Amino acid sequence: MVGAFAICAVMLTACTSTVTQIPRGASLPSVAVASVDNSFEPQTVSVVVGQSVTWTNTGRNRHDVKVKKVPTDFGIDQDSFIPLTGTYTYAFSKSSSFVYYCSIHGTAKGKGMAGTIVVSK
Ligand SMILES: [Cu+2]
Repeated sequence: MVGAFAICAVMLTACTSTVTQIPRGASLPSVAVASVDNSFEPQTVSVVVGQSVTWTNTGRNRHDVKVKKVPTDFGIDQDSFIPLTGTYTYAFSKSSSFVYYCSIHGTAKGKGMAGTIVVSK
């Protein structure tokens, strides 16, 4: 009797565990952006909420990926974005338009090595 109660308790716990909502775009493949010397290609990409973008540093130079405004957890430093191999992936959770840039070869205003991510619902 005690054993049966224990099994029910375990099953009840399993049934009431939190269900994690998967954003709509999470099932879509990540969109690739190449960080070459010295630009992002393609310069503008469009994704839906939940979908990610993966930057790969295919150049020989050091680069980084920065954004002027939110999301605050966005970006990678040049030390972690290794030339020829380094990758950085970010999943966008809100619809908006983000101008991002390389702080070495571009500016926060979108000049030089910069790009735009358009995130739609
Ligand atoms: Cu750069």
